[in-house]
Amino acid sequence: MPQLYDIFFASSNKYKYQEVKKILDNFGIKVGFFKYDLTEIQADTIKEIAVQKVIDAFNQCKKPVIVEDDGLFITSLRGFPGPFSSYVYKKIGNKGILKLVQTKRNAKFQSTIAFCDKKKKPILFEANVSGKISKNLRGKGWGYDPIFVPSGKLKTFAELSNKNELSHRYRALKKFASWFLNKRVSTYR
Ligand code: ITT
Repeated sequence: MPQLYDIFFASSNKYKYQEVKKILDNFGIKVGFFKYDLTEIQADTIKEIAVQKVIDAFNQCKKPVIVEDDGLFITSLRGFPGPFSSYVYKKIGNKGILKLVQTKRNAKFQSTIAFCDKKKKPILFEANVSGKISKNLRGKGWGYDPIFVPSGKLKTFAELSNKNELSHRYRALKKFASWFLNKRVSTYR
């Protein structure tokens, strides 16, 4: 029997989906994975990228869908890598970032969740978490998790067991969940 989902999460990144699933499960929202290489435009803000990604995703999956665009913004590097976080991670990785960050280590992770359905009017939910870039790689985690220490903690995201209760993704999804549950999930079943 096919499983019923309330919504789909479109992404090429299985780690993002695993976290989104855990978080939305806790809000009682069933999310399916629409694994897809979303077209990413070059833009100055992750908001613009998220809008374009969710329209692309809806045109492909034809079901109510969310996507997420994220960025790691390092203050002393004037917000770099920001909207280019995925590309920069692939090119220079965490070791490259650690070389670029010298003394001032403040940074923030930003998340934009974008929702789209047949109305084709994307709705956005944004959040961020501030913190610092660690001095070296700590813990096993994906992406920038081994070098990001959220404010008020001594451990990196990769070392923390409760990342999904305090991350940028959790905060943006919490806003989305409250909106989505209010508009009656059952409409989409
Ligand atoms: P999709 O666009 O297909 O969803 P992506 O990995 O390319 O997947 P983004 O364009 O949003 O996603 O890229 C943001 C990058 O920032 C991502 O590839 C990671 O390297 C990094 N990143 C975002 N959130 C992260 C997190 O919670 N922990 C570690 N790294 C993260």
